[in-house]
Amino acid sequence: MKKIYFAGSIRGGRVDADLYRRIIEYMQRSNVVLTEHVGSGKLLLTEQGARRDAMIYDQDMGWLRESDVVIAECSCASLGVGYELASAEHLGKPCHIFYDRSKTQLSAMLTGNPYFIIHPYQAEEEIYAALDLIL
Ligand code: 6K6
Repeated sequence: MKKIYFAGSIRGGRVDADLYRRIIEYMQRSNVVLTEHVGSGKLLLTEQGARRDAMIYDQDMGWLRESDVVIAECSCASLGVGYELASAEHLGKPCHIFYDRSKTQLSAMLTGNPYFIIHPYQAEEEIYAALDLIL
């Protein structure tokens, strides 16, 4: 059983929120997902504030340090996910990046870095097949 840090866009856009929820539920069958809120349908995106954001940052960085592996869905570009991936690299965490290659061109800062294990997919089932091998 692995502790998974799942990263997906929040303020970058919620178009893929349902996909995040399905991926999280799939991984939760036999693992612990530390960041299950990323797949929640009812995030209060309007709620902001420096103190609240500082708490989010501290909590997420703590979970990142605690995690065994990072799984990121990057079809929807997100500054936060990019930051998490760079931080995970510095912490030496294995990082698997998924993106829909029919919809997205991933940043060269990810595809150009051999540290990251990148999984382009066309059909959602390919994600679950890859997760079976990773986890
Ligand atoms: C409250 C309840 C659920 O979510 C909230 C508020 N926001 C966040 N809570 C936790 N983690 C967050 C929140 N906003 C961003 N993140 C982290 O950054 C997540 O781990 C995502 O992977 C990533 C998304 O970054 P943006 O730049 O798209 O927001």
